[in-house]
Amino acid sequence: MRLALCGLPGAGKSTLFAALAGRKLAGDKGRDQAGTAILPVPDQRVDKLSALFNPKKTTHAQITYLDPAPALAKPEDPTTRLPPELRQCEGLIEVVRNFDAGLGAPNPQGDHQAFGDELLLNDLITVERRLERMAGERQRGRKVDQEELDLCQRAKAILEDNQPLRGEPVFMHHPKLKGFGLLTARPLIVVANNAEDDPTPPDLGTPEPPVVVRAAIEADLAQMEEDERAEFMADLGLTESTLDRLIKASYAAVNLISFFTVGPDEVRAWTVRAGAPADEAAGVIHSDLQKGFIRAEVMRYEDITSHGSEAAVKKAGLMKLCGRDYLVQDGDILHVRFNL
Ligand SMILES: Nc1nc2c(ncn2[C@@H]2O[C@H](COP(=O)(O)OP(=O)(O)OP(=O)(O)O)[C@@H](O)[C@H]2O)c(=O)[nH]1
Ligand SMILES: [Mg+2]
Repeated sequence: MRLALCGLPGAGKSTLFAALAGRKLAGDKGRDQAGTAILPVPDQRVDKLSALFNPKKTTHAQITYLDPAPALAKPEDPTTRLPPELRQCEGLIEVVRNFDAGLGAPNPQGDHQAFGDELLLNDLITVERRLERMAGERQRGRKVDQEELDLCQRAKAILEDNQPLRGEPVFMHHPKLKGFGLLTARPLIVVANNAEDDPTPPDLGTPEPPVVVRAAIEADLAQMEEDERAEFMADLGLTESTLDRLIKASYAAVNLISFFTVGPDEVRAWTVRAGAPADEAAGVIHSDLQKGFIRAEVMRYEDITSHGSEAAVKKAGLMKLCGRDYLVQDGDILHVRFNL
């Protein structure tokens, strides 16, 4: 699951990214690529399952943050002004500047509005281009996909009404729209990057206040040794790490749930969107499991921890056999049966 940092130039994206990437990374893969940080999502349930199964390896769910390089824009084409990575990510983190530091007085509400307009304009162009192409096909006597046409027309109407598409999940998840990379269909987490001495969320004119970070401080904290960091945080009156809060907020905002696989080799948390059916969850583990899906044996995390073993859960009749349409719940433990 990938989230891309975005926002106007100079908002502090790379500073926030440095803070995120400077933390403990989930293995060396986290440093594979410049601008990519793979972070473990803290989850006590994984630690408890690991204590129970004593596996060779324990793997937490991961969340990936990208700090894309600024786009090489052609001025006449607004769709080239944003980095292409934004379209490939499952969610966006918009960083809004709320500090001065010689860059001029901050205008967080104006910046947020301007960046939102940019996303909206991009989607409108994407949808209009597709509609034009379909109209052309039709003129040449070719059949066009009615479902896709309807979706595009509906998206266009919403965008022309100045509304983002994220109110309707269909625009993010419909297979026929997958390749469009519609930006306003993606979940958006708004982060205000505040001045060092300012803990107050700015009013962005949104129903929810933004998550506040102080990226410059966080980047410094990320470089410190554990005890030095604790002292520094105490001095600043910080209890929970802001980045921890941001990671949790990201996981929730993109509507993700965790399911687990357990065994002597590995206890592992996997990430899937809320409402995903069992075969899609199987596909997260491996595409073969989705292709050859037969059924899933499902146990609840709570049942495993209270009964103490898989055998005891089965004996108590608490293991369910589920077909591909079963909607996976947060905290399910899955064994996927498959056949290719
Ligand atoms: N005072 C202060 N300065 C910051 C903070 N975050 C970033 N800056 C400064 O603001 C400038 C821009 O920060 P970057 O992190 O490079 O911003 P960016 O969004 O990555 O910029 P682009 O990649 O050019 O779009 C740098 O000089 C940073 O040192 C902050 O929280 N407080
Ligand atoms: Mg940058």
